[in-house]
Amino acid sequence: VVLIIGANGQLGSVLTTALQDKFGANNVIASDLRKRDGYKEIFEVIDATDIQRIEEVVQKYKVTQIYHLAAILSAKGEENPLQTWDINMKTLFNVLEVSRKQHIEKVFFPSSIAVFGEGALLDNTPNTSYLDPATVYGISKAAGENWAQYYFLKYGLDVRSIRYPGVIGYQSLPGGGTTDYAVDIYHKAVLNEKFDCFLKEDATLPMIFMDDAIRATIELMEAPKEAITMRTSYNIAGVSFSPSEVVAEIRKLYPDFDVVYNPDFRQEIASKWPRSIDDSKARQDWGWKASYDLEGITTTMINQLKKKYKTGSKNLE
Ligand code: VAH
Repeated sequence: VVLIIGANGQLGSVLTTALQDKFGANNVIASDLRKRDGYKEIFEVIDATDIQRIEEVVQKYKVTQIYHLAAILSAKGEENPLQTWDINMKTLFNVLEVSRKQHIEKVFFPSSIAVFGEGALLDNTPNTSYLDPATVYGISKAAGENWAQYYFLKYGLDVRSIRYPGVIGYQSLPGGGTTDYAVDIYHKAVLNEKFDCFLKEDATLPMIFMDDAIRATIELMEAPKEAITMRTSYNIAGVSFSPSEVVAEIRKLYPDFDVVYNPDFRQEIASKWPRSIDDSKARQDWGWKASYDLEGITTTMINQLKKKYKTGSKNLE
């Protein structure tokens, strides 16, 4: 039985569906701060800062795996640094402690390329780079990775982790990240609206298509325990591009697509992140390989969003 904490989020909502397909809907417990409108399967309201509540749900359903996807992202996190640290760390500690006490078999903790800062190479950033993140979100992920490893080394808890690049999907909306523009831009294109970009046109960042991100997560969690040699977190690469490159790709389908650039504080965050990622460790250990390039992402995003908007289902999560 799998428990997903943060099941209403950008990744959590899509991962919930993927895990239901894999384990059956009765073996997947979705949870978040609020019940999701129209969600028909098993759902529990959990505030992950409340350790007792997590433990209660784990015991009620005899949970054996936890995916902890609740966090405050990079841009939003800068509005209230101490609160972000508090929430991101407290929820992780609660998950780790409940997992240790209740003998959870496997735990998934999402890290991010936001763990990298100026001390890491900008291109093909190695897995073992020096970590000097400049955002609270990045600091909380870097610390979280080390805590994950600590629980593995000290208690044998099987925690596994991926450093996600910016995730792009049509199924859900991101909230409060620096890479959010790369989802929003497709919505604007399909709606024939002008796009106001908060990054500079040449701000190249590592990105990944949702389907690849979900597949990576499941492949990592399915890998034999002995294959996992990184107990902090794995770099995974998808594709790297800048806003102007996405615009060029979109204009192949929408030649009149109009964009203005108004970089804000998020450009400062992006400027310290890698441009591309070396994921050779994930390739070696559990056979990771992304399958979507920018063209594949663009055609899929546009086709899927066209369908969504045509059927009037604009209320994406
Ligand atoms: C953010 N999408 O922008 C997240 C991510 C690669 C960065 O972790 O904050």
